[in-house]
Formats: sequence, structure tokens, C-alpha cells
Amino acid sequence: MTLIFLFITTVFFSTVVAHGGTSNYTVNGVWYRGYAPYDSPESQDGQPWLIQRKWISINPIFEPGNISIACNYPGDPAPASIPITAGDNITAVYYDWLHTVGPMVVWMADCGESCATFHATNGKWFKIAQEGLINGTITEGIWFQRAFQEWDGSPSLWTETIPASLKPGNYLIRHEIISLHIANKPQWYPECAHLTVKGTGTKVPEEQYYAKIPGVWSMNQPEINIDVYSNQSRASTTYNIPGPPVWKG
Ligand SMILES: *[C@@H]1O[C@H](CO)[C@@H](O)[C@H](O)[C@H]1NC(C)=O
Ligand SMILES: *[C@@H]1O[C@H](CO)[C@@H](O)[C@H](O)[C@H]1NC(C)=O
Ligand SMILES: *[C@@H]1O[C@H](CO)[C@@H](O)[C@H](O)[C@H]1NC(C)=O
Ligand SMILES: *[C@@H]1O[C@H](CO)[C@@H](O)[C@H](O)[C@H]1NC(C)=O
Ligand SMILES: CC(=O)N[C@H]1CO[C@H](CO)[C@@H](O)[C@@H]1O
Ligand SMILES: [Cu+2]
Repeated sequence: MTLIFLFITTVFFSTVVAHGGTSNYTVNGVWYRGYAPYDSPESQDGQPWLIQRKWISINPIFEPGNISIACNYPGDPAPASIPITAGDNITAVYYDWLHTVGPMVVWMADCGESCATFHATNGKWFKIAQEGLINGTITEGIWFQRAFQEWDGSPSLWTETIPASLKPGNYLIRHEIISLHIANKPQWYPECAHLTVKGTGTKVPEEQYYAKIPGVWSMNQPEINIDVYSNQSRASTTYNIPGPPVWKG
């Protein structure tokens, strides 16, 4: 039964789907299992190991003002959290990521008392990393979204660093891929996990680093509502990612 199920799942994913998201995380070689959108809810909801907010579809979100853009849909909080020391790396693991064009941003938000009761749309979100166009033109150049992929079927790994000076506490971490391969129809792929940050840091970002989600992205932004095949895109070798600057601590 298991083999047949795996076979069907594999065929489904390889023929129908060019979407995705991050489903696991690693910190210092330790794996943390996230929510698997197509596994049974009973095997995951409320489980003591679950560190990622619930998402039930690998399809993108199309509306920058959709409240589900914060932590995907339905975005239910997780019971557990990933322990990490400020200054350490966290790697988001993507299976079968295929899109190649558009920015990628890692955000954090302080949950206060507990991420298990925190509403993501109340978050004061700050960027800890962003990745965009590495070289070449918007149309034909290499984006990080393409460069980070493994084309041999092994998972694609996206590693970034928690700022070393960050004050310890409970945080959401939000990995976001924005795919721009369809002209003027951006796609959002966000997932959130819960972190327990330890360390000796004392800093939090100043006000200019914060954004609301939804709120930070809009179809009025030319970098978001973009035709990456236009003559202007063909001629441009720079792409500025909208929103606040990255906070490095
Ligand atoms: C928001 O996104 C979710 C998930 O894709 C979708 O089910 C829902 O219809 C969207 N809501 C609006 C108002 O567009
Ligand atoms: C562009 O960046 C990619 C990924 O880092 C690299 O493999 C490639 O050699 C670069 N191309 C040029 C022309 O610099
Ligand atoms: C942490 O991640 C950064 C960015 O990817 C990388 O340059 C660095 O080598 C990593 N450090 C460790 C200890 O893995
Ligand atoms: C784009 O550039 C091509 C080649 O120079 C030109 O023929 C075409 O008219 C341009 N399109 C627009 C919309 O400007
Ligand atoms: C090692 C590990 O935790 N792997 C998990 C990665 O994510 C998939 C899909 O969510 C799980 O099925 C794996 O168990
Ligand atoms: Cu897709």
C-alpha cells in the first residue's frame, strides 16, 4: 500500500505540479519536520514534534493583500518550536522547487509570550535576508531562485543566518518565495515555523526595519507587478526588492 501511494504521489507531483514550499528545516545538522500538505491532518495536527504552521496546498497565493500571505493557509500555529542560537544558520528544505525567477525573503517576527497563540497578521516583521537577481538581466539572468535549486531530484537548500545580536525569545520565521515567471501575475509561496532563539544578544530592529504582512507587497510596486519578458526587463540588470532593508543585527 505504501509503495503504491508513494508511486501515485510521485507521478502526481512530477506531472501536474510546478509549485511547492519548504517542508523541513535543519539547524546544525538536526532535522525538524514541518507540515506535509498532502499527508493526513490526523497524523500531524497538534503533534508534539510539529514546528511549522499548517499549510494544506503547494499552490501559490495570488493576492498580496490576502491574510493567508502571512503564514499560508490555514496557518494554524504549531505546538513545538526549533531551538536555535542567534548567529546560527537555519536551512529551509524544498522538494522539487522548479520556478526560477523572482525574489526570496526570510522574515522574522517576535511572538512575545508564545508563538502558539500569536496571530501572524499582528507581527512586526523584519527581514533577516533577501536574495534576488545574481547576474545578467531580469529576463535571462540567474536569480538565486534558480541558483539554489538542485536539478537532480535532491532537495534544494536555502540557508541563512539568524542575526547574532538578536535578543532571545520566541519568533516566527517566514520563508517567502515570490515567483514572477507569469507576466503581471506574481505568485507567493510563504511558510512559517516557530523558533526559540537563545543566546546573549540584546538587540531588536529599529522601527524602519519593520513591515506588516499583508501590507509590504502591492500590485502598485513595479518590481512586483512586473512583466519579466518586457523590453525594459530584457535591458535591466538590476532588480530592487521592495520593502524595508535587511536587518543584520
Ligand atoms: C487567500 O488565499 C487562500 C489560499 O490560497 C485562498 O484559499 C483564498 O481564497 C484567498 N482569499 C482571497 C480573499 O483571495
Ligand atoms: C551567474 O551566477 C551563477 C550562480 O552563482 C554562476 O553559476 C554563473 O557562472 C554566473 N554567470 C556569470 C556570467 O557570471
Ligand atoms: C551560514 O550560512 C551562510 C549563508 O549561506 C554561509 O555563508 C556560511 O558558511 C554558513 N555557516 C555555517 C557555519 O554553515
Ligand atoms: C521591443 O523591442 C523590439 C526589438 O527592438 C521592438 O521591435 C518592439 O517594438 C519593442 N516592443 C515594445 C513594446 O516597445
Ligand atoms: C528528515 C525529515 O524530517 N524529512 C521530512 C521532510 O518533509 C517531508 C514532507 O513534509 C516529510 O515526509 C519527511 O519526513
Ligand atoms: Cu508553481
